[in-house]
Amino acid sequence: MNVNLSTADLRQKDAAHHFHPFTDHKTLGLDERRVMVRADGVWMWDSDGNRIMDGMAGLWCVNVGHGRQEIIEAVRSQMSELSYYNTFFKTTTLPAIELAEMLAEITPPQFKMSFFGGSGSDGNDTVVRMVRTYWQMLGKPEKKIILSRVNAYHGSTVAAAALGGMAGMHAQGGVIGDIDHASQPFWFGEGQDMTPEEFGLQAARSLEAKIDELGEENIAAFIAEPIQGAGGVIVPPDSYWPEIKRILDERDILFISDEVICGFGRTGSWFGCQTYGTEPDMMTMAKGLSSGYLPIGAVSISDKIADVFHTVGGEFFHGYTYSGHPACCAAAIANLKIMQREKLVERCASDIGPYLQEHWKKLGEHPLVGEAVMVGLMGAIELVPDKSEPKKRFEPGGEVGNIARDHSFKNGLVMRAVRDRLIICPPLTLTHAEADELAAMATKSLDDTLDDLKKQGRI
Ligand code: PXG
Repeated sequence: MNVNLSTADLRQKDAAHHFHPFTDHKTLGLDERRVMVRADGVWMWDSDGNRIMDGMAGLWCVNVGHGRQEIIEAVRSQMSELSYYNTFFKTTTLPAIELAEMLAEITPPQFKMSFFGGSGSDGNDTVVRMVRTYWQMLGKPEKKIILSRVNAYHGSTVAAAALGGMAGMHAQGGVIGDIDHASQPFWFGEGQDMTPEEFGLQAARSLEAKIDELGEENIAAFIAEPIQGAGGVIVPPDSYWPEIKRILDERDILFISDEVICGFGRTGSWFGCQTYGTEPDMMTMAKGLSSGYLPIGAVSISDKIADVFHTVGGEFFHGYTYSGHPACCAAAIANLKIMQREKLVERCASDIGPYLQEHWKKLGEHPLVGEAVMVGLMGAIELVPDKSEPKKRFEPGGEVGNIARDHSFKNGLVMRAVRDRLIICPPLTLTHAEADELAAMATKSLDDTLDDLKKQGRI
């Protein structure tokens, strides 16, 4: 690409030809388009030379930070050796073998096999087809309903959108049959009439009620993110996951942990299910698997499921051209080696995680903040009009979150707004000094937002 083009020219070209994801194309203005050109560690630079901290690790994925030459070299070397071959028709490749073996080592003990794809969305499509096939193989084809939760995010393909709990996505062609949703464990948003513990139990028991309503004999699986990411970093009350585990243990229903965001150290364990003590039958992974250096996803399959495919037999008619793509596997292998060598999971659990959480707690004292939550290195702050009335929300929802997000960008920090919740998910390599800077930029952004709201007479 001609890097000598001006930012204005680049924006023009982008507006003319590039159809962006999750965008209102009527309202996206020219000047709002930020052209990112370079990144290193937790920092990025745009086409005007502005330096900005990547507080979202790209899109919840760049766990080892930007610009790792080791990954780049591993990909270059793999591409010069074998840039592509498939894993269909009895073939495999060296990187696919090595990555599958590495995943067997780092995932919980029930997982020894993984299927590869290109993203979290196609991974969840794989999950839908695989769990339904599993029950068919066991002679129970009626077990095909998959339960999920309201405000879950599982991706943008048709099946993944249907699994998700986002009404807007369902309305835009994102529906398939035999999917249903239980409640989400969002205490601050929906449960303040109860203690968090009581509400966590209630939210979990909505799954039990759904199972009873639809019939255990018709239900294939329950899928959930350990902590809902795109839904707003919804950290469940402590009572929630143990109760879900009890409900699932009592029933013959598969459990799928969607680890696309929570996997690879984000919550302070290799996988979010380990942070919460659940025992999934399958895990969907993407994002942090390669830290976003190349697109790759995986579905890990427990022995219980793999055994059925191995013993009953019959072809599983499913696969992607890029399943086990050698260059993407090489990127993931190099990424995981960095995570292991630099002990980034342990660092998240006992060093930089607790360090940033302390800052986050202090942000919770800001007059605009109703709740501040963070597990490992994924956090959220909910903006409210009146701290003394934590149930009150800004009307219409989402405007204030966007104002705060825009201030954050101006102040040099990428945060994401989900309604009036600000989200942070920095690379796991964040240093203490960078965490101090992050907190200072977030505080200033809240102060600037408060000033705006006062000027507008909204507060
Ligand atoms: N599961 C979860 C839990 C996710 O967060 C996917 C599946 C789908 O992954 P792919 O690789 O197909 O995008 C995701 C993706 C946001 C945002 O705005 C979140 C995601 C993707 C894009 C935007 O928070 N999560």
